[in-house]
Amino acid sequence: MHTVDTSSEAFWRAAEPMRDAVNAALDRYSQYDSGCPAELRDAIRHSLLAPGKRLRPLLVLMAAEACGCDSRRALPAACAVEMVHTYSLIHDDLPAMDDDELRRGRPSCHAAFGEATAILAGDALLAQAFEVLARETRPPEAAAKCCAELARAAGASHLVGGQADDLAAQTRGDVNSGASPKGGQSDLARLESIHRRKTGALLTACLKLGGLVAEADERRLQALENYGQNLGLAFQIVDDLLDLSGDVTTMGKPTGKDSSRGKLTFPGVLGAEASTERARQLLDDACQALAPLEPRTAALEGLAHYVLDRHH
Ligand code: GRG
Repeated sequence: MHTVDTSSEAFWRAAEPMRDAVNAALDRYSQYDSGCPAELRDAIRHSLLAPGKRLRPLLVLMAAEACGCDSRRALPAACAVEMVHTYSLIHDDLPAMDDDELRRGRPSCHAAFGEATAILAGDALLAQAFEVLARETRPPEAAAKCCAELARAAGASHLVGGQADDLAAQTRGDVNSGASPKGGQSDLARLESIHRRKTGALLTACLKLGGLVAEADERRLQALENYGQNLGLAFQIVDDLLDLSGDVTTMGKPTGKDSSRGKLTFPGVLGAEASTERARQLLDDACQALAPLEPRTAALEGLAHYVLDRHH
């Protein structure tokens, strides 16, 4: 019987040509004309071309393929989400937010170029994402839907709102207390709400963008959304576990910061073992949700296995 290899290693090997195509396109997109000052261009390229996993672009391309579309049609959308993601990392690292000096194994943008240039590099990437998406996605109706979906995921009720609540929780010192503030949500519900917005919304939007470029029907778009929501939460749980167990060289960023800052985390609320089990269950649910996309689900299943097994 022929079986499809959906292991994490098979996924990573199969994804290499897609990652190469994304990296080459990001390189092209960040060659600006003379209107862009050299320092700003260098700051953008420093962060955008740094060795990230390119998980979000892969989600876009693999979702498009799962809906029967040539993934090359989704390359502008894949690059647009990586631009939004990189903007969010640059701003997240700023002293006013997480204050991190290392990102993707390199000095963070403000550490290398100063705060003002880092803020502007993030702003420029956010704007460029929508330019690329609007100009280069075909047909125009799909481009408009993609712009609306990405703007929603990056906006006040999702990425930015989740970040704002996460920062507010840190300022208040809401720390894995297990207690439920009077009339409020439990730690777990608050944690899930923050991460569904801060991490999950953009990951889910990647899948929707792939489906929209492929002009998929409602049933397939819904399947992609269900997969994305489960994957997004699992991704964050694994991120919290890696912050506990990973080292700075593998992760390319400081580790152990969450617990030393007393941040609300999944292992802090549930314990490491139950967190791992929860991530496994979410990823099983994610794979189950792919049924309407049969028989083209192997790549997205492999990606789910990769998220669980990843070491950085
Ligand atoms: C500043 C509006 C604004 C939002 C920031 C992205 C984010 C919100 C914060 C980053 C902090 C963080 C560690 C979040 C956990 C999940 C996450 C987004 C990790 C980084 O994504 P990866 O692991 O990174 O895909 P690479 O570098 O591989 O792309």
